[in-house]
Amino acid sequence: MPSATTDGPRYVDGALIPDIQKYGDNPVTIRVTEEELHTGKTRPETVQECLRYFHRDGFVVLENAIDEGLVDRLYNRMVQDNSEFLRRKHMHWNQGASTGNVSQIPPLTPEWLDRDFYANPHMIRVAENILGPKPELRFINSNVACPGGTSRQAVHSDVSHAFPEIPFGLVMNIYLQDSDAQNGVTEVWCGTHNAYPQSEQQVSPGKGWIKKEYLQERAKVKPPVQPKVKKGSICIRDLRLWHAGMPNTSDHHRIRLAVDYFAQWYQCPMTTKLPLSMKKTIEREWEGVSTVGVEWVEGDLNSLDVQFYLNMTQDPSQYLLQTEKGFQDSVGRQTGKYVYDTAKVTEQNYWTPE
Ligand SMILES: O=C(O)CCC(=O)C(=O)O
Ligand SMILES: [Fe+2]
Repeated sequence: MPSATTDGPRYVDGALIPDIQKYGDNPVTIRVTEEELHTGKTRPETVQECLRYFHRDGFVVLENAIDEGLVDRLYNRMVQDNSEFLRRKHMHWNQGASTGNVSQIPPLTPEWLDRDFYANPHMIRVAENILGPKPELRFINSNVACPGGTSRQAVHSDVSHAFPEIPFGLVMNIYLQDSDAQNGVTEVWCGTHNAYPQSEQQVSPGKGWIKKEYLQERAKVKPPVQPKVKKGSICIRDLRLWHAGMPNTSDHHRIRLAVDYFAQWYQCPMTTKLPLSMKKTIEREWEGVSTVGVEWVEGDLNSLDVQFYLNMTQDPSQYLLQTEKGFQDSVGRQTGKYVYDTAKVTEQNYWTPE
């Protein structure tokens, strides 16, 4: 039985009905209030709704979580960085040059390390409720979809090892501009984070691309979407979720930070670099975050010189490293052949309406 009052909380059958702003269903976007944005205090109702949709979909969008001025400042700097980064020998187009998609590390000098991006209080509140106490920061990067990209990525999961059947890691994709299909917002497949066992769904081990028959079947349950995402939104994504980078047909760069957090119990061996000069400040001010996965670097840290390094498995020997010869994975280390991420995307790798 509903018990309603005009201005107090509302309960139905003993449950509190969260009084929050949300819209959409595939995916759900939850809008942080101006008061939450300015105080940095997330209301329990906001957390409850984020958890509800995160567990259902493996994906939820937290809107209005970061001050727009900060977002514009970082966007402009990263666009500037992009032309320099594209000249680096170790840069790599994700899934082929025609995607126009590169992993570009954001500036890591002290004046650019705003808590609002990397340890955003709302984001951490949700993360600690999914992953447990003091989630571990272990990856700071971004995906830049450069203007002029013509092709899409294969639908994939970023993790391709024998991963746990429960949430163990999150990627926080922070959009630095309004995004939609036109500028290549990421295609997402809500609910695929726990729909099928890892050993069945992926084309080959160590790669993460999803089998065509799984794509065709899953689209009947819930089709993939390119949602509209507002500037300053944080998309909280379970690392297991299927998704794909899409071409940016606009005239402006589409930049989306990728900040990864892992559960302590998972013992992820990956580390991410930050300047030693910021250690004290970060440990004091980035509340709720564990920095055991941070490698503190002495002196100047030019993020454009840092090679892409990834290991979301639990095995320290399974890392992936970007080199001038291409991606070196554990197979490359054994054979000397650098074939990781050289396969061509075909119609077999994305959903085609039947
Ligand atoms: O940039 C994007 O929208 C997605 C890129 C991506 O998923 C990847 O490179 O793994
Ligand atoms: Fe990805």
